[in-house]
Amino acid sequence: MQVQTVPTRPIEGQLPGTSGLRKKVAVFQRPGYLENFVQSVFDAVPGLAGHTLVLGGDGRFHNDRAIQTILRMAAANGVARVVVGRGGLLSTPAASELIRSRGAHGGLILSASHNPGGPDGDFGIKYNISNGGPAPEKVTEAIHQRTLAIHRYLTIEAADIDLQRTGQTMLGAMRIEVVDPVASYATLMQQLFDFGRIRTLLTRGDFRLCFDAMHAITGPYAHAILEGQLGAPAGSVINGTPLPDFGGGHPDPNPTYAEELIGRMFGADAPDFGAASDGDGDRNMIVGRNFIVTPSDSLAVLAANATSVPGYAAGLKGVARSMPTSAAVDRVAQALGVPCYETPTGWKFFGNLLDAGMATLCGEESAGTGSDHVREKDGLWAVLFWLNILAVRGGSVEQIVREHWQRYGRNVYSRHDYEGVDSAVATQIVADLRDALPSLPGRVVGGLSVSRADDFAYTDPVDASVSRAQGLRVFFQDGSRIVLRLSGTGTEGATLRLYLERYEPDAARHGIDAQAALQPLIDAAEALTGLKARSGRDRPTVIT
Ligand code: VG1
Ligand code: CO
Repeated sequence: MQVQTVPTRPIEGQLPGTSGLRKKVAVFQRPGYLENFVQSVFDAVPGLAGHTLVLGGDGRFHNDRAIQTILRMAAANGVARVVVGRGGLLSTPAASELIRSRGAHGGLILSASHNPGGPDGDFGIKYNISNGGPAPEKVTEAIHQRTLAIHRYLTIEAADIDLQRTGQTMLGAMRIEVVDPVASYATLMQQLFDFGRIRTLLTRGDFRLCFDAMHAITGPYAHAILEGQLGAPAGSVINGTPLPDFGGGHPDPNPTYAEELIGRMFGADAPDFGAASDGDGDRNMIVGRNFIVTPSDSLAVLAANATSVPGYAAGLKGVARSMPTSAAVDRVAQALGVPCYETPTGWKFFGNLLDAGMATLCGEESAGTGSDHVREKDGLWAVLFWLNILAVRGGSVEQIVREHWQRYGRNVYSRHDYEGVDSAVATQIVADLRDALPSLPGRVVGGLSVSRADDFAYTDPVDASVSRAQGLRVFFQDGSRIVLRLSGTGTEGATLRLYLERYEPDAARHGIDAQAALQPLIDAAEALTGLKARSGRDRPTVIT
């Protein structure tokens, strides 16, 4: 094996965002673009040489080419063994599971997650560390610094590896192990959940489920686990074949983009339970018949019912949620007498809490829920959790949520996304509100009186690292709040996210439409930011 040293030059902008480096496919196809980033990982992360690396992606356009490039570079950089999913496929949670169960030093996950794919869509790459979780900021920063100084990358000349069959092959001195992408993950799910009871629920004939894989990575997982192992009738999984362009869709499981599922769940003869997952399989949307569960409520329901699931029967050590996620889970934690941590947006901030045994369940308002079983959010896991609860408790999805509200009160919640806003305008909107923060307390906007306003900063309780500027928060005297932040996952223009939350203790008002209940906050946000006027939008692109 002859290692080739290829000269290269630094490329601007290879800065990982909320979750990895995401760019248009055409950018990743430029000569040296992927190579520079991958070499920077090998250069910045000590110890990959001589160790095991997990490799796989969500099957989007360019996945197949990128995998071959990375395999050659891994061999040239002295990696001892690469564990790769058959066909180059691995969901993000399954990659996390493999890193852990194989004792790998880390993993490279190829995905732009919920962003659209195809030749004109997005591609992405993310490095995960040995705990199976996304690299923390100090690692992504080291990788970024390296991309600014890189002058060569290493590769070898070799033919493409056949990844369609499981088994082992050598590439130079490096062993490549092609594994079934589902098997190890499915074994873990069997250990956590009561497959017997879920199977009974799904096969007794009076409970129907629809899982929309959105032509993304969870198709094979859902086919194998829901239909294969748990006996859901064939056809329960829809859009279950991963396609390089996700069938032209936007693989983001929200009521706007998962329109086929929503149509079924709100149509005549709707199934009892609906769910969808995103491009790389780490998100989940839970839908009952004529009833959408907000991700924040879903996290709270899972926490409140955790002991009815075998894997969590011993109780929760603590819970954690990202800052913009509603405080519904805080109320459950308080009732359980366990701590609740509030972290910045992005799963990488949960890793330390999970490793330290301080939290068992984590979640984000963006449809991400997970636990200490891996170090990523996990879409299918959340679906199995819900099915396990339904199998034990009986009743409908809507009943479970309404009973939850009755006991804990309802955190009425919504997120308004303004996508594709001019970057300069979006940055200025955020900057202006940031400047105004100190003057806000005491002011009355849209009839609401501001009690407190800040730019969220987080001190990690485990390693004391500090992350600043994680979202602007404005709290009002009645306990409600708005949050404004810029997305860190987009590739075109800017996406502004406005998060709205108001607590409603009165059960008589729990049925109210969330947008109506939040209207005073929506008005206050506009008064404070001029967001709609300045971005030239009359409404959000997506409301969740
Ligand atoms: C979004 C979500 C965030 C999530 C991230 C990655 O980030 O808001 O909660 O962790 O996507 O999810 P941002 O910066 O665009 O708000 V995934 O499923 O795209 O890896
Ligand atoms: Co994702």
